[in-house]
Amino acid sequence: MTSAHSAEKPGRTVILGTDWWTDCDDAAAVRIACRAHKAGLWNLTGIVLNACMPYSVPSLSAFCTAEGMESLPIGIDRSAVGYGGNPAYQKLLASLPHPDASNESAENGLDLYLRLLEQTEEAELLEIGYPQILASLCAHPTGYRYLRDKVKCLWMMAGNWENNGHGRENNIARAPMSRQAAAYLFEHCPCPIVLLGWEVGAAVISGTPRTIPDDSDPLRMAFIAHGSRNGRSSWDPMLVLLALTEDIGEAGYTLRRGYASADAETGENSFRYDDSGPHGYVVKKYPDSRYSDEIARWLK
Ligand SMILES: [Ca+2]
Repeated sequence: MTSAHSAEKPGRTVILGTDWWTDCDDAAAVRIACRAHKAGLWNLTGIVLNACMPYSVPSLSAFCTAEGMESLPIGIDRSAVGYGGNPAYQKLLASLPHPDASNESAENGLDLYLRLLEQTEEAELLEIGYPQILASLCAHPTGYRYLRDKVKCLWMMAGNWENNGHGRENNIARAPMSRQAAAYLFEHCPCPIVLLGWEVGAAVISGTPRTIPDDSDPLRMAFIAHGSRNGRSSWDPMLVLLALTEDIGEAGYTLRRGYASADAETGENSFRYDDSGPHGYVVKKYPDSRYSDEIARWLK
């Protein structure tokens, strides 16, 4: 049973944004976010879908139901149909038990952010997908005020920072909507942003059959349907664990601080280094196995 969605409960309030799109690492991330909530480590008050595929809401609802969080509010950007791609696991997961939920009946993603942020004094946002709803939140007068006054940190899987902060990555560069949104968000977002880039998660493999031997486990189902029977890169679960640990050093990283930016036309990301800047990207301190072992402890 899930009962802890009230903003009155003390502790950290977090809202997760996800594309829940073609890649299965979002499912690993959602599992960790839900399990951290169930363990009382934070209050996950909602999940917002920023890509809209035919079975987005029912499949996420079914996955959350399997995690014991069937009442978790789910919002969606119904206009986000332009990211293309073939959703590998949504229809399969939507066949699992879940409350009556559909893309059509789900709350609008921006409205859900505004509603959840209205109900809390302080929150953190986690983003493991496309940034256009967050950009809309930032462009909204009340949303901007919440970002400035209530949001302690935006934790984002986005960009590729390994070449002196310069690169290109799907969550920003996928389509005109994500490129323009990332450019706007980096320029205007009034809260600190901590970025975990492509280079951090690519070689860290999670969701292996050794970790999850049961093929009927919904997470395993998503990995197999995605074609990742032997595991997958860990961008999204690493972002969630970074945010969960909160302390960058304790999470296993150093932080390069400065100003992130994105080219609204090309989607390329850049970074201007400044030790007092509001943005930062993380760099791994340890071998990949340190991170994959930690993820495995959460997923099994
Ligand atoms: Ca994702």
